[in-house]
Amino acid sequence: MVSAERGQTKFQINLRRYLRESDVDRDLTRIICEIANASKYIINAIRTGDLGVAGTSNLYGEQQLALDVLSDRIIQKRLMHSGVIANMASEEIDGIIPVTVPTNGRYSVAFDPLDGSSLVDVNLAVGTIVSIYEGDNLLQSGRNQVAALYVLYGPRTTMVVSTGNGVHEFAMNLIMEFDLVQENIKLEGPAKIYAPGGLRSKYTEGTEKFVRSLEESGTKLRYSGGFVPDINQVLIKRGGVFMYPHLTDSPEGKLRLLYELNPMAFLIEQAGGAASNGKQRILDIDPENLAQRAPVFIGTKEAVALAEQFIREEES
Ligand code: FDP
Repeated sequence: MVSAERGQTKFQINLRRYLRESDVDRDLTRIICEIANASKYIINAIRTGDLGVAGTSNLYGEQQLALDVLSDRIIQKRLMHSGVIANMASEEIDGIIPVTVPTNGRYSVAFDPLDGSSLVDVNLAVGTIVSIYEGDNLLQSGRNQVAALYVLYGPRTTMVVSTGNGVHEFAMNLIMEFDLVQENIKLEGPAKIYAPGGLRSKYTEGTEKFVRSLEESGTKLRYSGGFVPDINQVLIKRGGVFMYPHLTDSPEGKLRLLYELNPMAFLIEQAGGAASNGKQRILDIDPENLAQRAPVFIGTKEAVALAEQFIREEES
């Protein structure tokens, strides 16, 4: 196993080599590297592309930006021609995307091509989220994922990935390849920061009590409005909690189980954290449809357990 501590990398170890030396299956490595390649084009689109609307809406009725549509096309195309995909689904598209090129693909991929795209015009960070399963079934619980990753387009472009063997961070270098920055990221100690999504006036009593307890124990508010950077800070700062809870007018919250919550829950659990909908482990939810939403409390184990406790009390 290659190893590196943050900022002390003696030799640049790139993503492909890291995966190969970690004995990750060839086809799975291919998928992860295809996403790495796609991200080069997405980052260019973010930097210089059209910020306008596409004139279409996604399956949730949300207006699509030109950048959403473009990022989706970039990823679809790379995955389609990788030859290793059985099935794929995108947060931007209704239903399964048929793989129309000949393939013996053994993997299925669900992705959110550009999460937080409404933040690009205010120049805040956004990301791509990817969830990978073996076989052709995308409608199964998240605990069956074989890999998950996100790419964060911030001041730097980074990829955080897990193939079920810890969570590792890579950063895009001058020639747009990903080099290992740190491996086996672990959440440790109490939550230092919290990121609360959703309108607080719509929080239920249990969530409100949870937030107050975080504030009273000195946990700092750090919310960017982008799911990827908000999860990234929990991981990289080694502790914290993100929530987008059930709201009084939206019992399922906002975030999507397949495209957003399952991959992030996989990564956070791999780092020793937890992810819950307030009552149940996110990765144990059996999805009924691709577009399903769920509330989420995700991050340091103790903080997530505390959220569950307040929510249990609210119900009793
Ligand atoms: P966005 O709608 O801008 O794409 O998943 C969508 C998301 O952003 C997350 O990145 C973010 O955490 C959340 O929605 C923010 O939701 P609100 O608009 O309700 O604040």
